[in-house]
Amino acid sequence: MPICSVHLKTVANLTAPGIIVTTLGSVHQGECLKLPRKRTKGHPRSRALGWDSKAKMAEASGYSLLEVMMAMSVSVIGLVSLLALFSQSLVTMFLVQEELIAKQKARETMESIYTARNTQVSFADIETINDGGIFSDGFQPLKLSGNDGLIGTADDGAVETLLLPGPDGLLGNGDDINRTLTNFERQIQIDTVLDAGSNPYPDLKQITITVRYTTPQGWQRSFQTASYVSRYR
Ligand SMILES: [Ca+2]
Ligand SMILES: [Ca+2]
Repeated sequence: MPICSVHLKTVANLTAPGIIVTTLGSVHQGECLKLPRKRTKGHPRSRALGWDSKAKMAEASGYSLLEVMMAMSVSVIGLVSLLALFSQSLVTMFLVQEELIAKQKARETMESIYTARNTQVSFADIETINDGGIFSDGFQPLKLSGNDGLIGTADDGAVETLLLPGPDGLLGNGDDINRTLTNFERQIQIDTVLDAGSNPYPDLKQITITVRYTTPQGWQRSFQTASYVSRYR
């Protein structure tokens, strides 16, 4: 701020640092003495923004209740989404295990029929009981093969079990879990195969194995495999 000579008396009384009083004598009437610029107090950011009051500083450095509530809402939405994802992952892991069991049991059944054809039953016996064969009709519990060694026949034994490794992930120790596969069912379907003239092939049949299971959520899923079995090995 320039100070003119008419105010020299006032200037002489100033004790602010940076003012050299001895130079005041060279200031003449009509001239002005440029005083050093007074330092602005406060935060650099407040100076840049032109804020001077402490109230404005307090307003800039805090958060309003609305901002806090909005941040909490976003956080809650994110956490709920993560929990849903975690739950869905557990369900998917369980379904993968059930799907593997269903596939394995369906293929075992198919192999059992081929083995029967190769070793102990006639081609004519490879039918369901309703069609004069040896295999049970419709969906049946997932039972052991019984005395005849054939899966899906009248002498089948108890419902199959599956030995799981338990919490330690290792098979063959005390915490293993013996799970009974009561939520599984199996169907052996045997169909004739028709030629182009709709006549059945006498030496060929189609085998369709379906294994279905119910999840703890009540969903019913299934796995199906199909193949042909001929009279000849
Ligand atoms: Ca059997
Ligand atoms: Ca174990």
